[in-house]
Amino acid sequence: MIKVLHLSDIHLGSGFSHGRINPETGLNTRLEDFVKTLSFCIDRALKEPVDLVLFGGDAFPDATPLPVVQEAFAAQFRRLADANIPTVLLVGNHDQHSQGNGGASLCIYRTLAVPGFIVGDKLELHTITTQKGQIQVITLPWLTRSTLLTRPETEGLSLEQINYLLIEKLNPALEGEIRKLDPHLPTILLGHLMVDRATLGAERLLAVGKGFTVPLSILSRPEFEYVALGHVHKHQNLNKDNNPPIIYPGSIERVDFSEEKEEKGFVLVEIEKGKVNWEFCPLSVRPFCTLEVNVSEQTDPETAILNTLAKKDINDAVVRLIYHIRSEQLDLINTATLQEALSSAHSYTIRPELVSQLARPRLPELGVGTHLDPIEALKTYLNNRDDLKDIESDLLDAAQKLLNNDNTHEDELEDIENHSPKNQLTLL
Ligand SMILES: [Mn+2]
Repeated sequence: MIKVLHLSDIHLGSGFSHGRINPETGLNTRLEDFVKTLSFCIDRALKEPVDLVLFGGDAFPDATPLPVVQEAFAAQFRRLADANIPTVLLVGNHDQHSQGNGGASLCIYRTLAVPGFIVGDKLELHTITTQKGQIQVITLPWLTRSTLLTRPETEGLSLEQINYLLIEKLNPALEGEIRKLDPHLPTILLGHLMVDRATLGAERLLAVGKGFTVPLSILSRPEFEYVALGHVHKHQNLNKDNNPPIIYPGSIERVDFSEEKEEKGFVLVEIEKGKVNWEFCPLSVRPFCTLEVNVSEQTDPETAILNTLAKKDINDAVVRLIYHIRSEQLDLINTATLQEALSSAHSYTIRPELVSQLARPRLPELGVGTHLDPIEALKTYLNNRDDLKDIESDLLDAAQKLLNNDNTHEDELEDIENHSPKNQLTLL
């Protein structure tokens, strides 16, 4: 069987705000973290050794990475070229220039003709010769309107209509590549895209407001042994039936706090015509830790925060401490004491959030635990507002009318909810 390592969403050079400058190297520690994790992936590819490496896109935060970042990426992938392991670098949305075609940051590998390296910046079939035989890879980079549509075709159309048109164009374009396939060779689709679980036909509705998404049914084809994806940072298999597995390996490092609870890793695949095994391989990456505590009712808020801190293992973690506090308590907190308590963290931020004074009821009758119907509540309020005495009866009339109409409004709301598409994935 042919062994493949599938990794994605490296985002090398992002998240610098969560690191600090390493005085020995002059580099941001988060760059060093990302490079270390990437080198683990490459180590594994060499140690197996695998016959092919597939990168699912988003190498850097944008198409013009700093030279030091670009070089760190190249130094890792060069190890694959040195070991004669064929590698496909797919172009993700972060690798594309906002103007023009292609992924400038990755196309340099094609320009330099790095042996065994393929840059996937078009929908295209590649037949790759590996140590264990041939394999077919169809590359499907991040699609934009300029990839499949011409300017006159999109003139005057809404974003929603353009997305619909893109799907209509993608289907036959992909079909064209599928017809070129040699039926005797194993095949992988490598795509950087957002998948919709919806079945074909509902795209028009589902495309609203969330950019271009590809229906799962377009990817779930019997011609593919494996569908290797990139773009979504949380690892998942979108096809529980596993025929074919449709896999996001996820990002290799935590890019921000939204990934705090996600396991990070890559995927090892063994493949031959009609057969595939895959396994998620976790990476040991730097922990992120959010500590959120409400001390607004505490007499000693500082001790309360320190107690919360003591319960968590924050060693070498990227920590954010958020505490909710009343403004008159602020003097009870010594920031230096908190900084001392956080000093074993890799990096930290401290964010006090003021509990809104407006939220505290000024009328005891309207406090928590008291139940009044809306009209009684309004009357209580108006009793305390002498300035509104003149229009008191008008206000009460208007309120009564609103309350009587309540049912109609609820129906309308329900109607809107029923028609709003539910998105199961986060766009990245
Ligand atoms: Mn992406």
